[in-house]
Amino acid sequence: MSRKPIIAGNWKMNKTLAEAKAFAEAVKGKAPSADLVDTVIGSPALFLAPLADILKDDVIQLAAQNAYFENAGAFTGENSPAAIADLGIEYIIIGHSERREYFHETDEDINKKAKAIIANGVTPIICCGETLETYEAGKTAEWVEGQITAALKDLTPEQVSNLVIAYEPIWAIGTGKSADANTADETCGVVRTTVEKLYGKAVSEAVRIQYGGSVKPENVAEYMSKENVDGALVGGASLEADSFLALLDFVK
Ligand code: G2H
Repeated sequence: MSRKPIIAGNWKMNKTLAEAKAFAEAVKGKAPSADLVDTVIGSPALFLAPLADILKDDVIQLAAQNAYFENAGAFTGENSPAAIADLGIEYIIIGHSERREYFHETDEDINKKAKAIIANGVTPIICCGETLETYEAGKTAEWVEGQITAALKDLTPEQVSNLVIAYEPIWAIGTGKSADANTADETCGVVRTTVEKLYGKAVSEAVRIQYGGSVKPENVAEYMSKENVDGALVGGASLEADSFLALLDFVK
């Protein structure tokens, strides 16, 4: 089965409104056709509405970097998945290792968020990945399998077919120390096998799996050449318009 590649920038907590708008104006009209690749900008929630306005007729789609698992209520400081959906945002990143580490998000929270996001018609990008300690202990597969099993709990096969999973080894995030393409392929393969065990072959062949961790224009094509890598979630190299667009050159 051929899966459409998906390249998603993750700006993390960077940029001012003026910078975000200038970026959107700079990339508008320059990404390849949506028939070839899904191109996504993961922006701070503050900028999603103005970015959606600038990119409304463009192939470039948007992602929030988080959402709460309730649609409304007394949850000061949180962002509603229903409100994000109402802006026309296509994706919400959940379970990024920075959210797990600094904001104490659990596998159970991530599962609740996945369900709430899907219920609002938005696609979750569910992140998983191991620490250096787990990697060095040779326990990556076991760890990632556990995270994915917990994140997908009680989702239907159809829901899982349509979501995106990002494998991001924590030791490769923002460190410049990317996992080599074979290692990325191997662990993305573990994610796929886990989905197969839970939901069967057809679902595992449909779900899209990204690699993330120090991806840049110089190495993206090599990751994308691997069987189990369907895309990339890119932090640092997605912050400048030229670099972001260069991440898409592999489709040419
Ligand atoms: C991993 C990645 C984006 P970077 O967090 O999600 O960031 O490409 O800077 O390693």
